[in-house]
Amino acid sequence: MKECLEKIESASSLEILENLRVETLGKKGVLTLEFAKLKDIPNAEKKAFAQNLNTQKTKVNEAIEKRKIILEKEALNKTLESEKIDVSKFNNDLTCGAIHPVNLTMDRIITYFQNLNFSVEEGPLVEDDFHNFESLNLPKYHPARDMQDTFYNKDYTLLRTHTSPVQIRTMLKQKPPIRMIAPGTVFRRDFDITHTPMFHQIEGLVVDSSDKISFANLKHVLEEFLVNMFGDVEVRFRPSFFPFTEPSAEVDISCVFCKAEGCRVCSQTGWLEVLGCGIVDENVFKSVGYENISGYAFGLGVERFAMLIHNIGDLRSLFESDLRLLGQYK
Ligand code: 2U9
Repeated sequence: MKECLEKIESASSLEILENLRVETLGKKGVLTLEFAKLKDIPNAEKKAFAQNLNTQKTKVNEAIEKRKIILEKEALNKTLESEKIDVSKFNNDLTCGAIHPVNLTMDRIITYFQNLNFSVEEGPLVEDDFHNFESLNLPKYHPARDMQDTFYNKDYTLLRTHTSPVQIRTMLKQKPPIRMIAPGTVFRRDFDITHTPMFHQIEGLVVDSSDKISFANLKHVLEEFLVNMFGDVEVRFRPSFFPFTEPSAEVDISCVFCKAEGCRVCSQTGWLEVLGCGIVDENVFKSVGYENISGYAFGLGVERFAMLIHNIGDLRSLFESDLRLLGQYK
């Protein structure tokens, strides 16, 4: 017994200690086997025999626990020592990150319009019904307000579904003329191969007296912009509808991948839709108290531009944080 306790006290590792426990208290351990003899001991001696064995068992258990605490502490210190890092040490590996293609595209578009003297305006991501819908000629019954499309909060605020509320806020605090872009994050309840619930838009708004605003003017600004972004492309305007503009158009460029020959990306049409635009609807000006004024507006999805400029095939890869993609934009 004395020898056993000495072995426990000098056990040099948790593994050795565990082996000693099994040797004494395990199923076939020395003490366990002693306990098994109890049934053959005469009744008169049973009590003393059992008491003696229990005392030994307690001593062994206590010795194991005591040694275990010491060995565990030693093991922890060893790990801490081996995993120690010197944060002040100079690192020769100066790899640094890259700007995300969505931000690269965003910055490029913003710079383009800043050079044309557009101001850059921002606004809140959590909006109210008036700024996101009502003021933009999207009345109560309009399908775009559907719960399916908009993230509503319990208090009737919502996550803005476009950056247009920024133009509304700008018009409410400034007098015309206005020449602005609103870049930013927007949210829609849409998630499939070509839609993510969070994406980025840049919208533009120009408001001035009627003699200074025309569709021809808007057309020229957007044609120049698209050629700057995509190089030598054809641009076409198709009649369309938006609640906040009238007349409205969607804008296509000739396919940058197949030079309008027809391919998978352009669904064999030779054209890629990249923008929406139009002359600001009279009702929008009414809702901000503007009178005798004209304006044009446009809107684009930044992810779509980033994919076309950088030849990225799958929208989802923009949100996967895969360094094999992101590392290419250093
Ligand atoms: C005000 C008045 C008019 C902004 C506009 C579009 C057309 C448009 C889409 C492009 C791709 C949204 O991200 S997308 O899905 N946008 O087509 N946006 S006109 O018109 C405005 C905005 C604010 C006060």
